[in-house]
Amino acid sequence: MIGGRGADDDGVADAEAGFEVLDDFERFSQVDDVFCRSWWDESIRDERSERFYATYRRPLTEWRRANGFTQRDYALRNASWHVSDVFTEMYEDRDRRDGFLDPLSMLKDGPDTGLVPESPEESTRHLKQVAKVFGADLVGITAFDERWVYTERFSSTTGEAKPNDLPDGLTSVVVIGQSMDPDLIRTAPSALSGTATGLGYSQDAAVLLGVAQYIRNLGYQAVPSMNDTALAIPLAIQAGLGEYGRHGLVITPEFGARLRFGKIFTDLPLVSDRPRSFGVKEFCEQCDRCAEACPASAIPHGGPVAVALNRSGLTGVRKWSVDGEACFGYWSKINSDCAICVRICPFTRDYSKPVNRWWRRLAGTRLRGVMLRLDDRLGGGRRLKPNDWWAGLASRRPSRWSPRSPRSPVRR
Ligand code: B12
Ligand code: SF4
Ligand code: SF4
Repeated sequence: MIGGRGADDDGVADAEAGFEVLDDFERFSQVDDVFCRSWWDESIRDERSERFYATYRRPLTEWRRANGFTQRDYALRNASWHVSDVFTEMYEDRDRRDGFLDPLSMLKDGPDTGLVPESPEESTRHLKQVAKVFGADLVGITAFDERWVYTERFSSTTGEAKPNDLPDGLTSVVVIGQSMDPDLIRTAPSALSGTATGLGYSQDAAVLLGVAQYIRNLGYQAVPSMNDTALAIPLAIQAGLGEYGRHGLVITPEFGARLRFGKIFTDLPLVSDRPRSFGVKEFCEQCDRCAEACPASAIPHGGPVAVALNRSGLTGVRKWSVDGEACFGYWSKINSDCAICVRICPFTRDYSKPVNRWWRRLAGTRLRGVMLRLDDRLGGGRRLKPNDWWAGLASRRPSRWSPRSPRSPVRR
């Protein structure tokens, strides 16, 4: 259904997910996201953006000698994208860019007759077990919600819109979270840190294809999707994977915002999860560390707003919104993607350590201000020098991962 969801709907009620969807809501066309605009819109596409994309095809050899932007850093970053690129480029001659503009292609059909249906509870338990064994770090399920499905896809062949076709009868979305390497993220901004992104997509492709094929082998439909087809963030929140933060990303209790999402659309009967809240919204209302640290001033300081900042923003949802044009402009300037906002966010920490689990618990209470100051005092989110990463010194350099950090201010 389109429009706001009431408590009686099958899906998650908007209030429970913390969503404020307004009467002027309009579904989004992928043609208008900044990456697609950088193909067709001259106000985004320029020499810098062309060079930015070119570096993913061939490592820059002599752009900058700067720490984290050397040929070695680009060599590693591009290698991390390689598996994902193989899928993306496989059917370019058929006007497809799998995983980014089109769903991942499924090669094998399932059987003609489906598995005698077990209870949705059993199917859900099995599916989550399968996703984990394939390598998913997180998995959540939500009802199919057409509001977050793009109205159109973008064709890189024609430079124009094309239909966002999905099979009829899809009922659920399986949202899969893939954590990104913590030490690489600590080196942001750098070409080296882009390795965490590339690895995330390469791993995501393998996990999504495997889980989707399992569903098809049971005799049901499955459409595996990375960045294509639909907006991941509202689906991940509805599927109970985390809460929305000021930096426009989903913060999970397990990894903070240090993860990527993939999704599988299916008609396998499954039980949906419920949204989880652990105090992120209230914390963000007191903290604006990401907004302070963003070199492009792309992250808002104030409260959530209902207006789209430019044509790359969704209309009719009151939320914190990042200026995608400004963010991408910074990427073009530094010739790599950025993740400073992920690194700097106090929720990005290693929750296998009891001290960090305590921090998270108290950050969800009235002690949130104290927890924020504590993180500041302990130098939370400090950048790891890319050379130190290459020297194998990450584990010896203090961070939120090793709580005995010296006192020092947070630096970009
Ligand atoms: C395009 C895009 C970008 C672009 C441009 C965005 C734009 N406005 O065009 C830019 C360059 C900004 C970008 C940057 C980054 N991105 Co990005 N991006 C996407 C992508 C492919 C499409 C999103 C889109 O269509 N946005 C256009 C409109 C809808 O933007 P918007 O109105 O501002 O809405 C944003 C949020 O408010 C939220 N959102 C959308 N609808 C709704 C509805 C509700 C109710 C709520 C609460 C939120 C919400 O999602 C949108 C994300 O751009 C998604 C994958 C996907 N299919 O969702 C990944 C995605 C959002 N990016 C992701 C990441 C990790 C990043 C970066 C950290 C880069 C990196 N190193 O990986 C930065 C972070 C910047 C930031 N703080 O937001 C992850 C987020 C994971 C997470 N933990 O939440 C995603 C899901 C990709 C993935 N495979 O996991 N990204
Ligand atoms: S990715 Fe970098 S430029 Fe973009 S919003 Fe985050 S900090 Fe700002
Ligand atoms: S840095 Fe602070 S304001 Fe930004 S998302 Fe994280 S907790 Fe929220």
